[in-house]
Amino acid sequence: MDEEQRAILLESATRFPTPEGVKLSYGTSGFRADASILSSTVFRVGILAALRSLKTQSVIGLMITASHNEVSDNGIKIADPSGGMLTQEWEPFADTLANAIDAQDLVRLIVEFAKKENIPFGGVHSAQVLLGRDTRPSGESLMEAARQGINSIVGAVAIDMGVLTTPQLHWMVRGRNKGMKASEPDYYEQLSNSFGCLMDLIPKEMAALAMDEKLTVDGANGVGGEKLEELKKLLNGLVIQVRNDGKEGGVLNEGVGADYVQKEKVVPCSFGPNDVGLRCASLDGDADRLVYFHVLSKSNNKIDLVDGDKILSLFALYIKEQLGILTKKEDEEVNNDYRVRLGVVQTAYANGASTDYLKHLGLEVIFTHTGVKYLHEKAAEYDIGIYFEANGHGTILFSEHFVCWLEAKKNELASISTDLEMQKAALRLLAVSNLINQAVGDALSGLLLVEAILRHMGWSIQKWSELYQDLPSRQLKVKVADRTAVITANAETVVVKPPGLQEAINAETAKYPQGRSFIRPSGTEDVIRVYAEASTQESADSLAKSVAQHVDHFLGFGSS
Ligand code: G16
Repeated sequence: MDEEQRAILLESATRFPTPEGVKLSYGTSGFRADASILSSTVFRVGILAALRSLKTQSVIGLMITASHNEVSDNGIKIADPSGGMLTQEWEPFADTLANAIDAQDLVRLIVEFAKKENIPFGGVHSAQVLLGRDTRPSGESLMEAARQGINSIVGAVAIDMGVLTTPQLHWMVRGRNKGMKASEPDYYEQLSNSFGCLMDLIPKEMAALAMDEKLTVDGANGVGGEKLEELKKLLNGLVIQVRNDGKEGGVLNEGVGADYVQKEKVVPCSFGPNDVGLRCASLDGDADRLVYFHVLSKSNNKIDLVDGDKILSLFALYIKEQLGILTKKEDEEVNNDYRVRLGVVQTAYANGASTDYLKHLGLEVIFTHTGVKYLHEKAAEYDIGIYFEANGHGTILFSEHFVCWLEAKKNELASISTDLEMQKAALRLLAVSNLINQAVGDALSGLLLVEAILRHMGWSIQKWSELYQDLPSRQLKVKVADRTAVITANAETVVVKPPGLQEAINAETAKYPQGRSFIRPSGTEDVIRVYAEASTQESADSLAKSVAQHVDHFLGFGSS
């Protein structure tokens, strides 16, 4: 690093001192905390993004968002050249950088790391970082901090993309690096065109059914609502009404949004007795999660939740059906010797009934840690990898090799086969690969795929929900003195530390038929999460409560 670069870094870093006594760590999807203490972290992540761009000679993305967290929080997610999350290899550097004690220390760490990674300084190469933010009030000033971080690396350019959903930014990063058109209008065009294509391919007998075209969407008072308003203008055959779009004074994620609906299993604000039976969906604060629900009764606020596991099951069923048609053996003229590898990825939060259902379909089901970065990585090992967390975060990945095969197959079928069904199956799979976000879980593209598949199957939301019966479950949060004291193993299903806690959980679980429970430290909130499942809702509630009491006893502030 030359003197000029060092001087620029030192000068800019002194403008962003770290707050006293704060230690932040890179969590499930980046840094997240109360917005008031984040400026220096975001500034430093700006530097990291510029270095990552220099190293990879590709566009990198930075998204200012705290997704499902309360409005006073904020955070930063980093999109790697593929559009996926930052490589896990750089996470320790992100941690070290965020916690450097002062400007001198920061520059020393950067020099060391750049040397180890062979990162060229001095404007020899250029770097480009796309910046996006959600609708949080703290977003603008944190965006400025990120911009200053990026600009303190000579040759690096920050491009402000304004207010976006997180998946839009990831999609743009991936698109730019592939040399594709990747503006916001391009995003809407690609989604609406591929949705239109899937709708045109709906079997005639299903298209003739009088299906309910209306979908009511809870926008979590976040960015998703306004973006969906844009997208819906381009859609045919689907009528979307957005509520909780944030324009009517509602608070982001407060009593609204996918996280609230999935955890509490009650109607979000602005939904109520008049909505009984309607097909409804809920997005989270940055629109990377999606769940569906319908209101059960006029007399209470209960819903039937159709969560990420059921979205996964719907997608898996459809993909499997199309693959079955495409690779059927009867057509002698067509070469069907390619065995397509289809894999499904879940986490410990997946409802046991969903895993049984998927295995019953004959699918390969794999488990990873919580966090899309882990699920995404696993899913990418397949020709088609479908991953979803129960909380509604997920997508379907198509390998480049498989998409090429599919294109060739489509052309082959068009020229030699008279089997229209096979041709349509190839076209449907290609349309899905264009519709569903290949970079990261995306509520808007996921929603369009759900709608197209429901129409294809001729299913109402009620029919979809009956695919299998969820085992009753309950999730709780426990505030503890230090959540890093919990160490887990086996895809977060076993507590290794503190000693004795897992035995206590086992003893509680054994009391309930079909009981299952685990705990893990959240990587986005300062809490321990508790999950419990059992044969009745009362049992799941009671199991979760007793496990939470043990957590509090072992790690808490001594209230029990
Ligand atoms: C993020 C991650 C998800 C994860 C969620 C909760 O979602 O992207 O993969 O499930 O956090 O993580 P934790 O339980 O560690 O707090 P989002 O939508 O908040 O960005």
